[in-house]
Amino acid sequence: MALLPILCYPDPRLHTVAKPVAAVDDRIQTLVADMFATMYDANGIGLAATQVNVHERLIVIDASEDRDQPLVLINPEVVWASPETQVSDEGCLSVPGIYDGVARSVAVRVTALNLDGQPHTVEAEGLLAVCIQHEMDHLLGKVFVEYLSPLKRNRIKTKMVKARQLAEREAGR
Ligand code: K1U
Ligand code: ZN
Repeated sequence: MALLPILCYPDPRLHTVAKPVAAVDDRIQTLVADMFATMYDANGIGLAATQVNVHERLIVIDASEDRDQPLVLINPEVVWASPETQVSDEGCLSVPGIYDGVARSVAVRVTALNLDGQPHTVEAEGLLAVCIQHEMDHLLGKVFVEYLSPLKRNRIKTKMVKARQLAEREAGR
């Protein structure tokens, strides 16, 4: 298994719209294993293929407390979202150190293929529902900071650019 580099906001590649996975083959099996390794290593609860610069509709999630309930969503589609919404704090491995409130549906129903290429339906609420909606946005090229005010978003962008410049300067020493 390999740890994959995660794209950091405001990398323009994070705004790429993902294409459907054509076949659940060995390449996808390896990518899923690498994405889980990368997500667990970064202490995340989800990761979209977009974040590792693969622009195909694929998400891995483990929102369980014991980190023992891996969920693979290939070509996911939200077939139902509750009209009731709730604001909760979100983070993103592509925007490290930033947490802010976003309004999302309280519950969602999603259909997707699993790692065997079989269709399955996931009904989610709470943190899992929030995470699924956050990851589905990544596949559409949307990062959660785009729900924040332009002022907050620009501050975050500046902070990320400065942090990147500092890291590159330090690595060059
Ligand atoms: O997409 C990502 O970058 C992963 C992201 C998923 C996510 C977390 C929280 C709300 C919505 C989506 C993360 O895993 S961020 C880091 C994290 O582990 C975390 C942050 C806040 C609450 C719970 C977990
Ligand atoms: Zn994210």
